[in-house]
Amino acid sequence: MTWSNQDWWPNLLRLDILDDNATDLSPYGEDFDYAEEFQELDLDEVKADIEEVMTTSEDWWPADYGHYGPLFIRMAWHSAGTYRTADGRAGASGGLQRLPPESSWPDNVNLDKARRLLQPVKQKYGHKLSWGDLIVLAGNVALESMGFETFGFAGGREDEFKSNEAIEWGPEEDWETTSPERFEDEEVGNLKDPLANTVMGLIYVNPEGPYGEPDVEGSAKNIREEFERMAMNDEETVALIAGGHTFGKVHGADDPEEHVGAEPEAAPIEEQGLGWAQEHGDKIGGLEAITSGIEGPWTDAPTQWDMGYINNLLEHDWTSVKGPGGAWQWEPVGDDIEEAPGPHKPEETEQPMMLTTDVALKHDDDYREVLERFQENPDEFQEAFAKAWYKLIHRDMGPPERLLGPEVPDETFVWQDPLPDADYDLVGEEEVADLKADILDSDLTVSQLVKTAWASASTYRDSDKRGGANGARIRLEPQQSWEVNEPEELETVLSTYEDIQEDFNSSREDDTRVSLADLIVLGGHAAVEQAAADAGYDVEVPFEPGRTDATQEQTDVESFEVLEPKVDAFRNYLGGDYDDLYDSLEERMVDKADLLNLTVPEMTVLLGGMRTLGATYQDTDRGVFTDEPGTLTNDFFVTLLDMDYEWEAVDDDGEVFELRDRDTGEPEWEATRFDLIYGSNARLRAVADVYAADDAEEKFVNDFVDAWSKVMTLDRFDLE
Ligand code: HEB
Repeated sequence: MTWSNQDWWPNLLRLDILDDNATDLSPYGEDFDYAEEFQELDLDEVKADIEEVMTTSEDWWPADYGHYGPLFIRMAWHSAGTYRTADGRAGASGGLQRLPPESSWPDNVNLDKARRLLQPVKQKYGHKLSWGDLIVLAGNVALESMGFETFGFAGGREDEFKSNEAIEWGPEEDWETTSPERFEDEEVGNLKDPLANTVMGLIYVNPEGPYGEPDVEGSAKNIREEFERMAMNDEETVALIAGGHTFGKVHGADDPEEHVGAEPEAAPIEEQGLGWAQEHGDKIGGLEAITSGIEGPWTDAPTQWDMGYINNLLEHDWTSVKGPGGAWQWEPVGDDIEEAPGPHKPEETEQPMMLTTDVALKHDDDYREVLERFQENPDEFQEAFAKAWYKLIHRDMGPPERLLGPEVPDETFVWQDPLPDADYDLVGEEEVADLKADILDSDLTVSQLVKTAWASASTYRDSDKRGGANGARIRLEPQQSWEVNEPEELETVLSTYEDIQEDFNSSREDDTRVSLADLIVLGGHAAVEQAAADAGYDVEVPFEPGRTDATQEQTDVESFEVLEPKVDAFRNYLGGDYDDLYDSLEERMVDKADLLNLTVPEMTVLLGGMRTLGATYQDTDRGVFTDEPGTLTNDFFVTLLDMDYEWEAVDDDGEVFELRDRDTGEPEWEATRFDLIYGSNARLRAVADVYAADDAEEKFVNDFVDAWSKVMTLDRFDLE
């Protein structure tokens, strides 16, 4: 056993999560273009191959009812269902289910078998079909194979080759318990950001009920809270659960503790990445799997799309019992329910059951209303499930232009944050130069220009490809009212931009127009170029026009609220009260840097540069260690590392510090933890050292410009 630095010093700032942004970990190499490769696939052929696998039972893992469809749906749902809106991380993209921890989660028992069944398909199509796409596609093919009409399928999920260590899964030390620390008020409900599941090792909620008790009210509360965090409303939630549980069965003919082996990551080498060896052979004939430890089908026709689930749930009374696997489940009162054929021996019929989470839907008034409406209108149920499923499996893929293949529907949805097309000619080099001059001639300061461009672009998150400068949503709700954006000042800045846009567009005799989104980015560029010139360096920040302006109707206010920065290290904004899973301001800074896809040096140079540009929240002097704010110098790093000074905390929380002259004791500068961490953390200090050096001025300017233009173009999926 060797220890890592993180083991020695558990409080060490986790900068390693940014290292994935610095290197390409995929064996395909930098030039590999998955989107291009995927589009060469014959999707019909792939689907036919999946269908063949799905209906060919293998002796090493015999299919229930001769059809792996339900198992594949569960696999696809568990891959997509980890997505959470708070940070946009997890979800189906990346094929993360085949890597730990998801590969070994208690909720993913036996999904290793599902993926292994699909291995021949993966092998046949190789680099043209990622695991991420294959897992989701298998879910769709399964639904179609069992009589359901899906809404469509898009490819484009490039595989990860390493677990995403930036995903916070929860505060507990084991996978199967729920600690009160998971919740803001330490009660069921109100999960802390960025969490969306009640148990670390479960996709969403405990099927037996909160804390393993068959409490239907608490369970409904859990379901609502967590499905909301997956961006699903009541109707979508009911459609998904009812639609999903129309198929298949749960597996728990005996106690999993006694009859199931270790999970893949803990299993012996000869199991070759499989886990959960099934050791109950003799007892039930070696055929029936033990998975959740709950036992039974939901309907009498588990491989057919029908109304069986909703009818069973609503038309029978259900009572809680401990099942044969030792878990809480619900059985129908009376014996007038239609039995299902046995999964392996059709003649040994089984009585349908329900999970606590199923019965919870019936006991909650709002969910029940949806269930009843669906029961009366099966077409509405079909459509609602098709759309909710489509959203579930594509929610983390970002804007419509990232969705690939022949089965992408024409319709776009507001949850995709749609953008209008540019129905005008884009500005050329000459117009760009004129517009930059107009912006610099206006009353706007370098700080205002830089802050507005940053506020606009930095909402981007690479996790689910949402946010960013495109759309100019900074002038819409909710972004224009976010405290971090200083709404009043922002309004003035935006109205100046609107005037410049108006003047330009109305003066054109041809079809050239400029969008506000482009103008805001261009303003940032102009300011950076001027600040660099003032420092003695002539640079040009590359600019590509083509951003368009979204309307308020294209912007779902509630869905955008999760993008609000609670703190912003780069603007030195400490924020107010928040109760999330992160322990320190610095952790939140690194988390944001990761969502912006930044490396450690990029994060460092951006923060230092934005300080000397004076681009701080409410123009605070904190961290602006320079006599010439608005000039792009490396003064931030020079001052921070200067041994003539010492630092002292000046507030109770230890977030704000004063720098004093060692000789005179005179306070000279103020700063926050966001600043001091670059002198205190050894890895950050190593980079700060580079930028503080006498020979580093020009490097600093160039690196800043590169990092700045990277952030400004993170959301440009319209460009090659
Ligand atoms: Fe589900 C199955 C839970 C939702 C689909 N699930 C199942 C199970 C459980 C559950 C426990 C069993 C497993 C075994 O095998 O044993 N879910 C659950 C919960 C929830 C859910 C708790 C939330 C509330 N699901 C869901 C959804 C979906 C689904 C949403 C879709 C859409 N699942 C499913 C399926 C199945 C299941 C299909 C079957 C599988 C088989 O058969 O294998």
